[in-house]
Amino acid sequence: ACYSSSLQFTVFIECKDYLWFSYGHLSPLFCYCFSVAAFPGGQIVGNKVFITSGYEGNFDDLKQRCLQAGGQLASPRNAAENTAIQQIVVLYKKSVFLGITDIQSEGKFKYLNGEAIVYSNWQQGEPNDEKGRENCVEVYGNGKWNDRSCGEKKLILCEF
Ligand code: 293
Ligand code: CA
Repeated sequence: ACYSSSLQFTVFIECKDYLWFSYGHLSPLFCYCFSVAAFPGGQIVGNKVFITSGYEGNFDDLKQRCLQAGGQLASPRNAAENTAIQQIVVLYKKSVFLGITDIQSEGKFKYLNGEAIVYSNWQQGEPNDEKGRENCVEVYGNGKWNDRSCGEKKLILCEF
């Protein structure tokens, strides 16, 4: 009863010596014990889980898909969380969009709930708002951040 082909995200919930593994929304009814190695698209940091389904799209599309799945776009609040995100970028060889933008006020990067960011890891020379149209944030394979046009297509990475 653990598998459902209609649901898009694989979710881990840590518990005791095992990782609980389920598909779709967090639901104790659909838990299953599994090793984290069985699902390299997932990373657990503290009580936060980062997960990709491998899907690629623009910022609005990815944001919506994470919300629909009951999570939100990855929003790292410290170096450990950023490293977990970096590992997924390296594994998939694709950069991701974070749940951070300066859409509201140029140069003032905020989480999607409007809170000013408490952690950043900009690449040297970034954010540069190239051509005045970069309000989203991508993560490179070195873990560093670059502001980027929200219309670009990136790998989805949600947090739960
Ligand atoms: C410019 C200068 C590059 C930089 C790039 C990115 C685009 O082309 O060095 O890598 O902008 O900031 O988002
Ligand atoms: Ca840039």
